[in-house]
Amino acid sequence: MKTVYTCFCTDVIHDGHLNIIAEARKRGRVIVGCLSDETLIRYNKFPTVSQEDRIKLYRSIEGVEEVVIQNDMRYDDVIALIQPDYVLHGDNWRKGPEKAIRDHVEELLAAYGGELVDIPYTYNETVRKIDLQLREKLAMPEYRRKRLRQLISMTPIVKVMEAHSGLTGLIVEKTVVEHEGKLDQFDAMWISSLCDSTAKGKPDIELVDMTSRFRTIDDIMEVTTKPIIFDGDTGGLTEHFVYTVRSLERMGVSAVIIEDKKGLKKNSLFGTEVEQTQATIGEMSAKIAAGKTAQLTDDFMIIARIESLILEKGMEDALARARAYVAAGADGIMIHSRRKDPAEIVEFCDRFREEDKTTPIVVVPSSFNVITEEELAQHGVNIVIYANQLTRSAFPAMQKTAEDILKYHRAKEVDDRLMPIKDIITLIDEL
Ligand code: SPV
Ligand code: MG
Repeated sequence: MKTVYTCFCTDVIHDGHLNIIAEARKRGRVIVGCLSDETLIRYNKFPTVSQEDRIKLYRSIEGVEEVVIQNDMRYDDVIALIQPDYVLHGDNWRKGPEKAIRDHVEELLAAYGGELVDIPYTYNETVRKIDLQLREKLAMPEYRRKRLRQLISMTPIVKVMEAHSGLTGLIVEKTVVEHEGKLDQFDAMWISSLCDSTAKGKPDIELVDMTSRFRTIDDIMEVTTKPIIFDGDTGGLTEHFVYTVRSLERMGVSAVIIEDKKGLKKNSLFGTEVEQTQATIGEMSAKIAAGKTAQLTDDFMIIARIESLILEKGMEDALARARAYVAAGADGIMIHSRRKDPAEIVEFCDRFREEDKTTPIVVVPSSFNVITEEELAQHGVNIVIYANQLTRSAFPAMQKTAEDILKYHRAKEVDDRLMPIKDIITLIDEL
């Protein structure tokens, strides 16, 4: 009896999967792989069904003899374990980022005479509807809101990218890259005060009001499913912050980060070049505690951002504040720095982790950008935020295009660096 292996990463079994199982049964004994949660979030999309329930689901399909967990996107381990005569997969992986994984499977099988079979992908109206429904479900506030906490427990480091509009939201939602045979994507979105203000041509001084900031969130939520972390600046007056918490929670935002500053807030990357006042430990703790009292669900997170290193108040002050903010109820700590050298961030994380093993740590490596995600995770960081890179890459590209059109009195010279018209009009999915 021959052995046939196929790996599933779906939450719902539809005609396409049943067709693959039927084709597999013609060839031998069917083993189905269940892609683990940790791998699935990098490869495909966030699961709406737990790993245990997916295993049960796959087991219940008639003709499936065994279900195994596939822990890696690449098939090396699972193929070494099972040595299947055949691997079956929908032929949609012949192109796009998954192609590298497919080609590697082909190589692994060729080494011992196994065979890869690409089954024509089933894409009918029912399959399209199921895809759409899953996406809608992921976007619902009650599912989206809790996903940040789920991600923290699922992955060594949650990767977050800035978004300030529907379009940038789509980039964070949809960008998948293949590198060295593995796929990767962002987990969540950061609604940066800097980029939200910049997109409106305004300074980052809490000038853009909450109604406008909420409008940005709504624009992004309408077209995406990934969880959202909101940059709440100082949180404003405590009496106002409690309303903000309720609104964000109701919208389905996963977390707000508030920084321990008061008065006229300026962007942290100015550091001590401009006048900025740090709130006292007592003031900030009271604001955190009030927010936690106002919160209605267990899902939402209030993360306290410590500005002591930015304002050159020293490591001991930063650590004392971290302790106090956690005691006041903060669900996480963000530590910020504007040094190029990541040493002070690393020192903070190591020392904080010595006394607190669980409270999530968030960092924003805009200045200390040499440190990798893997290194940050080794120092106990749970969330990394790329806070402004989309805005900073788009602005110079747009400015150069404007300059060149002025220079050449026509648009021909810039055309080869523009997105083709056909691509831009088909960029947005129609329902
Ligand atoms: C933002 O993105 O608005 C931030 C991070 O608050 S920083 O600009 O580094 O202060
Ligand atoms: Mg900000």
